[in-house]
Amino acid sequence: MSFIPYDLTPEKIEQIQLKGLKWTVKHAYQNSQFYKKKIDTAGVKPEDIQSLADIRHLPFTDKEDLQTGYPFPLLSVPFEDIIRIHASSGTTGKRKVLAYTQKDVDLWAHMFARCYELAGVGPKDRVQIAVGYGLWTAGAGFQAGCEKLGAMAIPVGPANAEMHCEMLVDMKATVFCSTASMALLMAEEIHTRNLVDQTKLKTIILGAERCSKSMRSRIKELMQVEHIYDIYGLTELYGPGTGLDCSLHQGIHYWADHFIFEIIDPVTLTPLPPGQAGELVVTTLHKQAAPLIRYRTHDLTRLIEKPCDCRVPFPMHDHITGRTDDMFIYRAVNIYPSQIDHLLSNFDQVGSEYQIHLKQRENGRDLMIIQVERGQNSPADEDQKTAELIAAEIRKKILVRTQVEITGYGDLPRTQRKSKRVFDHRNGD
Ligand code: DLL
Repeated sequence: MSFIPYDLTPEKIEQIQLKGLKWTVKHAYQNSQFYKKKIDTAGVKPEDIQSLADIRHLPFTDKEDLQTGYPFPLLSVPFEDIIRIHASSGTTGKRKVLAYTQKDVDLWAHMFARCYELAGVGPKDRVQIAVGYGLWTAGAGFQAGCEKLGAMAIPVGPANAEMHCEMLVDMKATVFCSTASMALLMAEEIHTRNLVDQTKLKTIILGAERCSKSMRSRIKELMQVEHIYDIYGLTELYGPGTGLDCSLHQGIHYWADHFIFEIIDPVTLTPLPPGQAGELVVTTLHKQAAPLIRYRTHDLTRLIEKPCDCRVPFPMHDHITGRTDDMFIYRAVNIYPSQIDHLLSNFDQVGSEYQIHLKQRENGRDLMIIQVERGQNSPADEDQKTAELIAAEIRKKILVRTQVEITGYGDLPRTQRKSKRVFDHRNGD
């Protein structure tokens, strides 16, 4: 049985999208006071949505809207239809709590099974799940998708490295699922313990945070796997599993029969054409408990127009390059951490781990210190030269002066969750 509908055509996807869009707007308008008010204020009526282009008349929703109806924001079904909630910690204020009906949970598992199938995972596989279980959507999502697919789940969660190594070796896991930070931590652990020959891993599925090119190649090399797949998702949009790159790794195929993805300019909020990078805005087509209408993810990516060479009938978006709120201003220049890790990836002398510290000198001028780990096999006596080369490259490409410090391999902290890269000490942080 295949979870990927290979016979879907672009025309059929459009039909499904229009029907789903009309249903979602009507459903939200009729059943949620919040959405009714928002849609009324925008001067739109559900009947006005007659084509996919009409989506532009609908108002945006944003993370602040999740505070309005806390603890059950966007709720569009009777309370007794909710069978579960999940939550993720917002950076400020209250947690984002999202409710699910049985149908929402079933659909999410189905979409997740598609992700596994696309990653070449089948019933004979053994899937070690190394993400958090509980309020966070990650564990529940990876677990439900695995069971739906019929593979064997090894639900270790974010346990210690000892336990993960034991399970990897004894259970002969073939697939490992985690954040990029956790995968790096485990890859180094397996390498240090000399266990790679005793593991049977062939596939790694990473998500929940950006993974630089160098981090990806480091994990691949240390774990000796054939493929690393990028899985995207967010709590508001069920959780992980909204799409995944296929084995050609040309972009992330997303389930356009369940969502409409738009890219907008995050400042002017104008929709951008395919190919242009901007903020991803999502509209759900079949989500019951907490539908999303033009929800601003604040994630930066672009839609890829070129069809993939694989047979998967779903369109693609690019890897997430950052978040609109990741951007920091240093000496009047807007900088995203991804610009820094992209540059660092070009230096073989350094590893994938880095931290950016923003400080203020006594004279009031800002100072950026970039700490980056030496590559595992790079000689320490070249640190000074490497630091100068990196600083010069940043000066040339990003037009700012920085102080680059090379630290020993393994000196920067590893985490099982999402890594924090930027530390802004300018306001006493
Ligand atoms: O991180 C869901 C998830 C869990 C996805 C495990 C994949 C794997 P939240 O905690 O709500 O949900 O965080 C969502 O994480 O808006 C992105 O900024 C970031 N993110 C998620 N997947 C990726 C990815 C989960 N593949 C936020 N690449 C999103 C880059 C990602 N960033």
